[in-house]
Amino acid sequence: MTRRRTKSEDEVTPESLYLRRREFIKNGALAAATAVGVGSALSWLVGQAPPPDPPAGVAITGYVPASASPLPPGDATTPYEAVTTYNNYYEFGLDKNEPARYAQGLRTRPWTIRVEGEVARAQTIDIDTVLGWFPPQERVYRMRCVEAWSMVIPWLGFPLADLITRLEPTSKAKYVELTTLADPQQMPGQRAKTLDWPYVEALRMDEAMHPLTILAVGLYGRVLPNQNGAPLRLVVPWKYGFKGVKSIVKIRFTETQPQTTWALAAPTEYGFYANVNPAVDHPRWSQATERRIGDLTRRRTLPFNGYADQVASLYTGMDLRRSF
Ligand SMILES: Nc1nc2c(c(=O)[nH]1)N[C@H]1C(S)=C(S)[C@@H](COP(=O)(O)O)O[C@H]1N2
Ligand SMILES: [Mo]
Repeated sequence: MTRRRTKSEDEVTPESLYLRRREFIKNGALAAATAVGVGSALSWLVGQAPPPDPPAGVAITGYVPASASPLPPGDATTPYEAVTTYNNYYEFGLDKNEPARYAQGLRTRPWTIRVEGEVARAQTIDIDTVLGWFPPQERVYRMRCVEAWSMVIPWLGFPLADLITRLEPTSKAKYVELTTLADPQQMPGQRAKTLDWPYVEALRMDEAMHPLTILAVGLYGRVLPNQNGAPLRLVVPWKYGFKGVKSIVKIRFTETQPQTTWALAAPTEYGFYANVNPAVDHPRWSQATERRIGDLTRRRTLPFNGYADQVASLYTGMDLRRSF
């Protein structure tokens, strides 16, 4: 058993280092696996001012704006530049700054979403049909990565519940599984067996139907940048960021709990539920505190990422240490 202590962000082993270690062990290499410069990538963000205006990208107009003061003081939105250049999207590289560079070529039109499993009608839907059904709303949410950093992001999107209702799952549907595009030609990261591609995430149906759960189509009033998961990605603000599967091409309703990518890759480190929980540490680092990107000091991590009032009742009677 290793000692537990609070580590600084530089010491926190990111998800990518786990993979590098695994590769390292597999290859029997002798060189030390070094962290990928999480600290240095952060330094330019420290103390950064509000987002540059106007942000790059295509504006989305006529959306329903977030209600006034949706977050408590101290939860200022993270600058647009940080949100769009400090990313986890392993299909485009393991380093935080790689998705912003390598995802630019991803073609997000034409784009279809396959719907299958326990549902009234299996069907393939065009993304623009979906966008036409659900006008975007603004939701300013905290996002807490399992690596112990966090951001506050003003998303544009619509409740996943609205889409699910329209798709008519059968009474047997207990879970919904969402899958990222598989295309090694466009996604260089998929040419390596770092993860079991394509990236898959899933929610229990009550979690998926919760009003806080959205499918995002934009951020900062603009069309979602590719590196953030264009054209459609999941956002579940009370769970660790890895649940937020990007660039979704398939939605499948199931009776049994789906196998999800990170839980498969490292079952002792990443659970199916992945609710933000300061009381349950990652085996290799503390989850008690987090570094808000742009802040100089760490802050306490809140149970359910600060959304406990709204979501804790979903887990009544569950042992959240076991179902982590
Ligand atoms: N397909 C796919 N989705 C993904 C990931 C990924 O590597 N591939 N990374 C996840 C992780 S670990 C996090 S923290 C968030 C990061 O979202 P952001 O880059 O928009 O901040 O995306 C999640 N969704
Ligand atoms: Mo993450």
